[in-house]
Amino acid sequence: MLEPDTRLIVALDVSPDRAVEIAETLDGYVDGFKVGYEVVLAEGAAGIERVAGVLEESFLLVDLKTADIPEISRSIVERVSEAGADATIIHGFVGPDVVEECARVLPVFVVATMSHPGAREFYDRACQDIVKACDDIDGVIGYVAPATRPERVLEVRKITDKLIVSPGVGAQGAAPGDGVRAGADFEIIGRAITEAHDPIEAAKDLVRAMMTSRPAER
Ligand code: O7M
Repeated sequence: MLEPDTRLIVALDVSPDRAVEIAETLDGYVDGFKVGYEVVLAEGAAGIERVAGVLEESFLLVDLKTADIPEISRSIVERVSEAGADATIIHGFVGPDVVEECARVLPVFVVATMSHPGAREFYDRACQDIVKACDDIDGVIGYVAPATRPERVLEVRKITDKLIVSPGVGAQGAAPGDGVRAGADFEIIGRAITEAHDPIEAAKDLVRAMMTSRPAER
């Protein structure tokens, strides 16, 4: 299970070789890793298996931001589960039937809204409705909400007691702790670690910076 300790989930949007290297080095220090299209397009499910294979302690989140009809989404999640994922990520805008079907197979995080500026246009408007519609679904263990707009994290936190994972720190402009301070349990950080000269030191610095942020009251 994903338990908040360092509160850091490292996004490994890098080649499978590099993903394995960083995962091996930071396993057990960070709470989790996230792999997605970079790894899967390079090596398919075998890329996920390689990363899963080196992890002894940390949680593995596979992020294909699944957004198809329920039957197709479910078969995607089945493959992801067989490859060794501990949980996966489903877009919320496709509706609770898709989320429910996927959550029968593997624990799911639902994207409530996204971290880029364009998410204000459409996704933000659906954010509260997505969380309300998915919160009673067994197997939904949490939501993705953006550290770049902490008010959205706050909004999600008011509706749910489930986990919140929050991307946007570092390369996208949010500061370490912005997500956690607004009520997130974890921050998902990619390039600030994977592109750093020394990823281990970068991860440690980010955790230190995050730790000085007090989590919002639950
Ligand atoms: O720290 P970065 O910007 O290099 O990487 C951020 C990671 O978080 C990257 O893997 C994105 O796919 C992911 N992400 C966002 O950046 N914004 C979102 O709104 C949602 C995600 C995400 O992980 O969704 C599950």
